[in-house]
Amino acid sequence: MTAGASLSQDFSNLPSTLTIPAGQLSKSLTITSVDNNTYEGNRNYTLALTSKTTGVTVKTSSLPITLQDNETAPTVSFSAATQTVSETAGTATVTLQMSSASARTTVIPITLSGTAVAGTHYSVVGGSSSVSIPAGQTSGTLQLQLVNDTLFNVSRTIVLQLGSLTGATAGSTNSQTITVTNEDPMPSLTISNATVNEDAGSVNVTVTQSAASAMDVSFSWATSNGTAIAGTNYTSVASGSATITAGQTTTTVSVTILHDLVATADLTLNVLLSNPVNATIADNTGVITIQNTDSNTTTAPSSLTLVTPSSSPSNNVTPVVRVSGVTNGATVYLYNDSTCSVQVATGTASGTSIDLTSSSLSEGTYTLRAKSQNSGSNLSDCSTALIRISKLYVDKFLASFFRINFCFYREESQCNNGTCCFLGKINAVLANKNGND
Ligand SMILES: [Ca+2]
Ligand SMILES: [Ca+2]
Ligand SMILES: [Ca+2]
Ligand SMILES: [Ca+2]
Repeated sequence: MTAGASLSQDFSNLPSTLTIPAGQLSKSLTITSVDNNTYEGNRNYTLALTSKTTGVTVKTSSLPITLQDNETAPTVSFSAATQTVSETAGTATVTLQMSSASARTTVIPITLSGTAVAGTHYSVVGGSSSVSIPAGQTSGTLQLQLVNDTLFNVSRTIVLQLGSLTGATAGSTNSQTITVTNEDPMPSLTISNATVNEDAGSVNVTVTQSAASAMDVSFSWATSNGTAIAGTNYTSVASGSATITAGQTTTTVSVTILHDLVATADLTLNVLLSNPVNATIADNTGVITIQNTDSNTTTAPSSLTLVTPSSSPSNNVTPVVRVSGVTNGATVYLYNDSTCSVQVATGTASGTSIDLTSSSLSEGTYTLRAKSQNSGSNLSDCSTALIRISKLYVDKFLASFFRINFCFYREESQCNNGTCCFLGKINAVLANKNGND
């Protein structure tokens, strides 16, 4: 008898010789197999004649014998479909259970997946994800080394699945999901205060996370009035949102600041945080202080120029005087005397200059100066800049169908040592009976 790994274990009697008595043609040989309780699979043996009586001719010297195993292949299962372990645990042990012992070493390949990343969040102790259960044993284990990070994270999973088996079949529990829980605290959010000049255009407010996280952190934000008024001092934000990406600890939100062009105290508005995701809120209110840059005092206009007529003397029009060097929004007054006491025109500047039309001047020569007044009713000094104009002198008389206008101009700039010169002009226009042009 040859072949097979365990000849003496598989057969209880193995006669080494067979004697055919004289006068007989055949003789049976009985081989008794051992019925064990171990799965071994079928084994092949060969019964062979190794020697014989001299003079006997051998026609068939061997007989193949297959010993069929009456045990079925064992099943392999995980000891549990799930287990939960903290990331602080150090290791997680996965146990594999066989339904019965095998006569051979059973190699169990295991595949790994899940939200936990191998090499980052865990590693397999020993490096191999195959479990070998020796012959005669019914269980084996796989050890996973867990990484205890310092970042907040949601629980991660490690999913283990039986691979292709030889000499065993997969049992009903052919996978195990390990839930690795986090023990690091959820970070909290704090919003800072900020200070900005009202002419800066915008301001960034910093939101800080108490610790870096493995998760993106998001939140909502909105503005609210303090002493600053939305639409006048800043642009309202009703439903802003922002995210601090995983691993980062700060972000900023931006608020548009409006310049009100008037002198005020410093103003405040609030930035409010809400709806945190993957975080809590430690301080939900950031105060933005808008520093006023407009002056309470106002300076005298810097120059006066004649807009209409473009030169003087010219024609019979109401003079328009441009007052420059004023503040946007300021009230500007025009006076017809050197001490700024007799007002002849006023208006509100929509820039750094304003054109004022005086319709109250009768014919004559005037020295015009200006003052500026801000929102706080602070009135500037009378300007040193001045303009001298001659209001057009007009006389006219009517004919029945024809009117002749005699226009005499006096213009101080054309006077010499105070002696006025006179220019004459005649305009002839058609007029109706009533004297209308
Ligand atoms: Ca067996
Ligand atoms: Ca940790
Ligand atoms: Ca963690
Ligand atoms: Ca202001």
